[in-house]
Amino acid sequence: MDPKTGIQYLVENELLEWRAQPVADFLYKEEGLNKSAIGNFLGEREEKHLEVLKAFVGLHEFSDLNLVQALRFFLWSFRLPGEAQKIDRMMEAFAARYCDCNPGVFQSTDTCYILSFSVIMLNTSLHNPNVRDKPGLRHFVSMNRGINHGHDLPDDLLTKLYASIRSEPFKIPEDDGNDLTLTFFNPEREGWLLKMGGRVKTWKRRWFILTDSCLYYFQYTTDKDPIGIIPLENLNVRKLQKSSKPYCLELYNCRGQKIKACKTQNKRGVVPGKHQSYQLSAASEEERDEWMDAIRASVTKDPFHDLVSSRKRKLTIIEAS
Ligand code: 4IP
Repeated sequence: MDPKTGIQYLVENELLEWRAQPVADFLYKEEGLNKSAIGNFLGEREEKHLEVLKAFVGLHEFSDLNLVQALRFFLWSFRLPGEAQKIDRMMEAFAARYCDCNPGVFQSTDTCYILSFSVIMLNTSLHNPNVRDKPGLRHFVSMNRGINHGHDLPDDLLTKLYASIRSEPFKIPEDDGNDLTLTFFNPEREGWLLKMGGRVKTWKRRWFILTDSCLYYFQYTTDKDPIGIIPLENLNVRKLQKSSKPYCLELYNCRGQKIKACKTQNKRGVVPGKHQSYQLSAASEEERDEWMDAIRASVTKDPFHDLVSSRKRKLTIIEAS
């Protein structure tokens, strides 16, 4: 549940040595560890953690694997955390290791990093049922124009990677039994909130998961199917002072329309929701603010966009100088 405390406990009890290699070995080889916890631990910013990350990635032998094969191998050994900076550090370490194992394939680790994200996004677009327009090979090739220090990567390499992802999606470890999302990431946020009904104004305690610009709510944390789904497109969030519950936030449509949402609990299958707005109450002011930040970030942000565009900028600057 708390990997830092867990590792510290093992160290204090002399079951593990606090050096990068033994800790990395433990995280890589020990059976039954929670793969989300491994991801979170490896993504931390402190120097010690960066060393463990490097040693952990070093335990993967990527020689002679193409990039998709290497990513399959890598992404199976932990679950990528949701935080962008953690993903950045882990993918950076992956790219460095891949390039060490396969010199000459890419001009730089930045190229490998950008292509890795491109492959991950391709996987999501091709296999997530929510994405309607499936990108074709040509789209994938054109997306990756000029990423090899101004040059194109060989077409046959991109064709091979595309075919591999199309025929088989990445397999993602499922620690928590939540296989609802076909994305790579842990939800951006999850937790209990009180929700007021649409027509009948009763408060219900529901488990909310925020992922992929959608809010899902469940009766229990272990439920596989949500009771309701609220796509956040065109929605805004604000604090709500006048409510019968404290620490309230409200989701509302920017155009003043009824919110497009659906309910799945009903025996009649999926039915539209009936909310003009959603009133949600958190357990504290801090939690309410965190939910609001997370919802805003989720609405406005493609999780990879900033990471990849800063890499692309860096490559352009190197090229120009
Ligand atoms: C229900 O009240 C619950 O609050 C529902 O929440 C809510 O649906 C219903 O809203 C509301 O009538 P009772 O259980 O007291 O009948 P949940 O589905 O989480 O149990 P929402 O749309 O909020 O999920 P309406 O709009 O269906 O009446």
